[in-house]
Parts: sequence; C-alpha cells; structure tokens
Amino acid sequence: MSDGGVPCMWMRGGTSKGGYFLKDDLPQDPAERDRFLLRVMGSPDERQIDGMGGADPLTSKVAVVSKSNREGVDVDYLFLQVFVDQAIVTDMQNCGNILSGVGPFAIERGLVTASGDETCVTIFMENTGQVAEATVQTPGGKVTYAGHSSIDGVPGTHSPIPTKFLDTAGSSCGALLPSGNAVDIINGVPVTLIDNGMPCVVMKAADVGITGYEDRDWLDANIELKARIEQIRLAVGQRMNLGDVTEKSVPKMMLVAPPKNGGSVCVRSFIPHRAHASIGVLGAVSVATACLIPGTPAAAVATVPEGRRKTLSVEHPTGELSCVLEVDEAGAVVSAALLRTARKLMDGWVFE
Ligand code: NQM
Repeated sequence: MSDGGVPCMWMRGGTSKGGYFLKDDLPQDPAERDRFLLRVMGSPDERQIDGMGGADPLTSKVAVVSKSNREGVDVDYLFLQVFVDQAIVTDMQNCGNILSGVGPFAIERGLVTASGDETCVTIFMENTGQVAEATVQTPGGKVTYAGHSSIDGVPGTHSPIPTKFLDTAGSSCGALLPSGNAVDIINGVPVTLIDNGMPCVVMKAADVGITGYEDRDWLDANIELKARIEQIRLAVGQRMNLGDVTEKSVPKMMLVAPPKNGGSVCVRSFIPHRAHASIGVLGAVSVATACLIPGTPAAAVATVPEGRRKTLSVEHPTGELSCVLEVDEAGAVVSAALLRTARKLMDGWVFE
C-alpha cells in the first residue's frame, strides 16, 4: 500500500486489457470493491476520462487472483467486467482473454513457483466453477513476455501461453443447450442458445440482414441492427437460465457466415452492446461447438474438419482464432485448447 494506493498490475491478456489485483489487496466487501473498481476505471463515463479504463468493454476489465485451497489447483481467478457507461460491475461472465494474464501474474506475485523453462498454472475460474491450464514460458525461473507467437488482433509477437479448458459445457446456463433445443425461433430468427464456457446466441448473419463480413465500426454504427439483436437477447434470458439480462453482459450475440479466408466459420459478435474487435476466447469456443451440432444455423454455414481432434479456425473482424476441440465418440466436445499471449504493461499502485 502506498499513500492510499492499491497494488495493481496492468496487463494485456489476449485481445483484452485490464487491472490484475491480488484478492487480499482489494476491499473484501463486494459492494465496496465494486465502488472502488468503478473509480479505478473512471466509470460511468463513455470516455472513462477520470480513470484507467480505455473507453471500451475490452479494456475495462479486472482479474482478482488468490492462492487456491482446491485440490490440484494453483490459483483462483475471479473476472469482473466494469461497464464503461453504467455504474455496473458484474461477475456474471468469465473472460478467457484476461485469463491469459493470470498465469504470469500469479508467478510474478509469488503465488506459483516457476518450474523449469515452462510452468503450468492450473486456474480455477470462479465465475463458472471450471478449471483452465495455462502454460507460461519461464526460462531461468522468470516469466518472459517476449517471444515469437502472434495472435490476430494484437500487433507484434510475444511468448506463447497455450491454454486448455476442460468441461466448460453449461458453465453459466447449467447445460450446453439450456433450452433443450439445438434451434429455437426467436422473433422469427432461428438461433442456437449455447454455453460452452460463455453463454451465446448464435444466428446466421444473413437472417438479420447483414453479410457477416462487416467491420466493427460499421456494426457499431448500425443502430437498427443492434436494436433487433438486443430484442432477441432480452427475449432469451429466461430460456438460458440467466434471468432478466437487461443489465447483464451475457449472453453474447454471435452472427455467423460461411468462412471467407479458408477457416471454419466467420463470426461478428456483440458483447453484448458493442461489436467485438476480434472475438472472445470462450465465445469462440461456444460458437465452434455450435458448428458441430447438426441442424444449427452455425453448422449450416461452417466447414468442419473430420476426426476426434478438430482445429476450427474462427474468422473474426481482425483475423482468426483457432480452437482445438476434442470430441468423444458421441461427438460431444470434452476439451478446448487455444493459443494466447499476454504482456505486463505496468506494475505499481492505483489510486481512487
Ligand atoms: O469469451 C469479451 C474478450 C471477451 C471475453 C466479451 C472472452 C471470452 O474478448 O472468453 O475473452 O465477450 O465480453 O476478452
């Protein structure tokens, strides 16, 4: 603690960015913690001028990390989305991008001891009660962020952080297909309500009047499209076991189209009110999973590889994200793996 400041590391995790805190450094009362985090980010204010937030949901994110008491788990990670223009902090969703920084942060803060050139950090994701394994490069027992791996949506190259998710089905909705159907018709649009790590509503872009190849600015400027999608979102909250989703950041809205660049499927996503610059990690896993379910809008546009271990390249506005899905004999997805990178940007104290 320094003159009222709270220790904090600012990191890019995948294609997102935010503040990483040790749980013990934050107010323990959730209401007090959330009030503090709104001050830190400068919310509510669409410019977040009086705080650290980047005026974008992708850069207004927080990781709260602590040593875990769970068997076989190194650290517990709670993700908090701080809304930009509303005084809302929500733990209703997970974030697979911010997750990418949790392994390095845990090692840097001494919660996990580096073991050799690579250190596997097992992370319990408190938002969904599930486990991820992240492999961090630790040559000489120290985290390195420099390396030769690149992910679309982030300039340059960094050290790789391969990340594996186990048993993500029904993370927040209680079932992979919470309505019990592969397809529901909502406001006349065929959709798949699915949760393989992130609650998502997957529909054909063409069914809501767009191609699915538009860029982020065009999508964000299309008020009519956004209103139509929001009506669908509000209509499915109960069916997805999420209740009234008016003030929640889930479900995410996924508009799919045939792949354009040799991938498996093309996606434009709303998270939920702004278009994503690329795509969320667990959002991509959920859409890729929908592509494997016969009869769904996603399956109708996707090109799916054969075999029990499938690499699905999910095309997004700034490139692609490859998800390696393993399926059992019945075709159900049992694990998902993907490559992320992270970067330490600042370590110090943040003030309210
Ligand atoms: O789906 C954005 C992001 C995310 C979440 C969002 C994420 C995920 O890109 O796992 O990573 O959907 O709000 O960081």
